Amino acid sequence: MPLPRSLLVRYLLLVTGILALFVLMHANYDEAARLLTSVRRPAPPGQQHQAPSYRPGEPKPVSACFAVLARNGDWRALRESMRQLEDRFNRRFNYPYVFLNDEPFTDEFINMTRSMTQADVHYGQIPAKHWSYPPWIDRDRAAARRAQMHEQGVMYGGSESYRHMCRFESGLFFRHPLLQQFDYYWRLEPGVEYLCDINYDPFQYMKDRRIKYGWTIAIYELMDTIPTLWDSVRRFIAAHPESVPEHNALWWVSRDNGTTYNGCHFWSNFEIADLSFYRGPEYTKFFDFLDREGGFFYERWGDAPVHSIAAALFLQKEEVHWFRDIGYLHPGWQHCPEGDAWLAGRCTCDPNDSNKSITRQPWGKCSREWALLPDTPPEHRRALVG
Ligand SMILES: Nc1nc2c(ncn2[C@@H]2O[C@H](COP(=O)(O)OP(=O)(O)OP(=O)(O)O)[C@@H](O)[C@H]2O)c(=O)[nH]1
Ligand SMILES: *[C@@H]1O[C@H](CO)[C@@H](O)[C@H](O)[C@H]1NC(C)=O
Ligand SMILES: *[C@@H]1O[C@H](CO)[C@@H](O)[C@H](O)[C@H]1NC(C)=O
Ligand SMILES: *[C@@H]1O[C@H](CO)[C@@H](O)[C@H](O)[C@H]1NC(C)=O
Ligand SMILES: *[C@@H]1O[C@H](CO)[C@@H](O)[C@H](O)[C@H]1NC(C)=O
Ligand SMILES: [Mg+2]
Repeated sequence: MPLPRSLLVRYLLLVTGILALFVLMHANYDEAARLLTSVRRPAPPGQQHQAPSYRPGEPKPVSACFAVLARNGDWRALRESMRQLEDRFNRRFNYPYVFLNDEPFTDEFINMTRSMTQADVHYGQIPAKHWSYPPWIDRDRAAARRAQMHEQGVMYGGSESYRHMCRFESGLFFRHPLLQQFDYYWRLEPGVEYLCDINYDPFQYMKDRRIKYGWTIAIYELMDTIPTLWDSVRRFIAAHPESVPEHNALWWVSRDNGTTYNGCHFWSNFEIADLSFYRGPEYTKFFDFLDREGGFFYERWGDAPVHSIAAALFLQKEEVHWFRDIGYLHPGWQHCPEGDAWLAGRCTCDPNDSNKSITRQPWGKCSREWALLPDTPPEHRRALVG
């Protein structure tokens, strides 16, 4: 039985409609693809510089690693940090990671971090003597001071583990066997963010220029954590004046001929360093001296001011480099590059966000001043060193 004419027409219309839709969809896909490709332009200048890639495990021109101190429970936050570091930088360079912990790492931690990178990973436990009280420390006095600092509301003032962490990061991490094979290291913490692509190799950059210490955020210290640190530093210098070269950055940490410390320090949760700086005689003597002074336990000396004062005093200013182009966030503060890096489209942060960006904050005066100050005037050095 033939279909009624009107039904046939409707049927034909439907079929043509579906066909037309099908064709249109494809046409639109093609059109969409054409539009998408048409917005592709040559990469802006900052992105064209592509450093060579290294395969995992392949020997690299610079012997370097990431060093991560972490607790077993830190793996989630650490995966986020690693994701960003890998995407922004390390997927092309494959520098290995060294993870350290005062306890044995769990299988969960190892699995969940190893799966974040193609690069080699090493897991190590910290020797007990690097995470405990040296014999000359009076533990009762230390406990009383912790209680007192907690009362005063000093940040981490009541924490014992934080003190072991600061002491370890100050003077012991680079003595761990797993770090012996490396010449440079880059510190990574759980929960930090990398905000810009890093299209070159900062290790190579430092090696080529003989830079010993690299940083991205500098801020003022909480002075109630280090009431007597500078007194100890002055005693050390009095005993070892030869450790303090000309053209150093003393002026950046003390504007009054070394009488007082202004609190400026590199925020060491990010740092890239030539490990020969830490392994060298000045720093080794310096740390051992500070360790004897007891301030890691009777106060709450942080590794940031300890590293920074050493870098400012024992290095020439030009051996210390501000990686202004590395966008970085540790909860609390961020550094978002301005100028070329941002304009080249490498960053996802907003340099104009004055709530987060350290260079836009009074607290970040130390960062800005680094770029403005010359190295230490000779008379200031002489006033301190004699
Ligand atoms: N294994 C181990 N690692 C620790 C311990 N305490 C801190 N860390 C690590 O040491 C580094 C610094 O500790 P954080 O807790 O981040 O200290 P912070 O950066 O001063 O402060 P916030 O990040 O603001 O809490 C991080 O990599 C931590 O994972 C600890 O007791 N054991
Ligand atoms: C870790 O990985 C190993 C090997 O793949 C597996 O046998 C083990 O069950 C994993 N453990 C955890 C806690 O994920
Ligand atoms: C630092 O020493 C120089 C030279 O002795 C002197 O001129 C200057 O006033 C001193 N500055 C301070 C702040 O003490
Ligand atoms: C930041 O603000 C300045 C001044 O208002 C403006 O010229 C610049 O384009 C802004 N930068 C960004 C990245 O938004
Ligand atoms: C900074 O914070 C203040 C108060 O929370 C807010 O009003 C302001 O919009 C913020 N500024 C930016 C640039 O995000
Ligand atoms: Mg931290």
